[in-house]
Amino acid sequence: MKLLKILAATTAVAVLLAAPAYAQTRIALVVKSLGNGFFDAANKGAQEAAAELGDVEVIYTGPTAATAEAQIEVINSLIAQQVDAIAISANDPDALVPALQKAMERGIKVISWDSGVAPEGRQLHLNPSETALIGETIIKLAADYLPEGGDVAILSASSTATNQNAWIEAAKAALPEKFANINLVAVVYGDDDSVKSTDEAKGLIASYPDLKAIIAPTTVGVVAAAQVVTDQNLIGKVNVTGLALPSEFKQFVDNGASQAVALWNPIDLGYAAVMLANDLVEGGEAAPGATLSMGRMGELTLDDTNSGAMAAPFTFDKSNIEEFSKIY
Ligand code: RAM
Repeated sequence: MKLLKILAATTAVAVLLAAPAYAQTRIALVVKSLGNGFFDAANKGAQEAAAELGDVEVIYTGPTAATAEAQIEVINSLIAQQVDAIAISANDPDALVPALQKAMERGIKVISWDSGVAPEGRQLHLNPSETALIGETIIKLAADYLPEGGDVAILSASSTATNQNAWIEAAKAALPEKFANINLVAVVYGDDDSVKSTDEAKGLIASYPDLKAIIAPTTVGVVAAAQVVTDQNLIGKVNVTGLALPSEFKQFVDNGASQAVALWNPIDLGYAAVMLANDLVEGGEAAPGATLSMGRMGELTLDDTNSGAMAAPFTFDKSNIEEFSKIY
């Protein structure tokens, strides 16, 4: 009994020590939707940043469906909790602005990362990579395996997602000059929902019999499309590519449904977002030309829209996806 009591007491102390109740700074990492492996990986990096900073608690939160309305509810609840900072990947560039402005009026620091908020709704935005480069990369991933050219379609996330829409615009801009024989026949939206993405991929295949590639610049959509191609015995006929988490997608490079995909390191992205939010909480200024700390990822210099970008996307194929699938 005595032993039990001692054990209970030590456990209680251990729980207290592990709990971030003493944290002085609370940073909310708000994602497009929960249950997405990409954001879970970003949260890993965010928690790493919190541990490194020591007095920071990261609250990982988001809605169940990737909509702006649901994110507004999350933001309002974080305002009520009086968090110190909100770092959000937005489902819509404009719809979140009033709620985020309210947060800023209450002294909460607001940044967007991954998928941006319009400048009036945040203090800075962290892009994973340059938008034009991502746009060109997703087309190149398909074009590299289509020497004769042909029909391709894009399966995106939600129709209001800031990041995917910017990448699709950049992809379209690169087409005529750099990929003249690639014919973009459709852009459809799977809302970063597996079921909707699966239906949309099936729809593309049914509507475009000459389709040579599905480009999904979303980690959710790309898995759904590759599964459809696998299930419909279309391996070798329709190449699935886009932005994919190696851990989720390795099987489709292995089975040939995809030749190659790309992505950046989501762990580093979540880590950097928390470091930037913390810099603002500590008095850092977000202004054009300003330089802010991203901890082990170096510094971010803001452009005239208070945005900055991390590294170039990395390509995964048969030669390296196994190795990266163990990391993220
Ligand atoms: C999905 C999300 C996210 C995007 C990645 C590539 O997980 O839409 O915003 O950056 O794909």
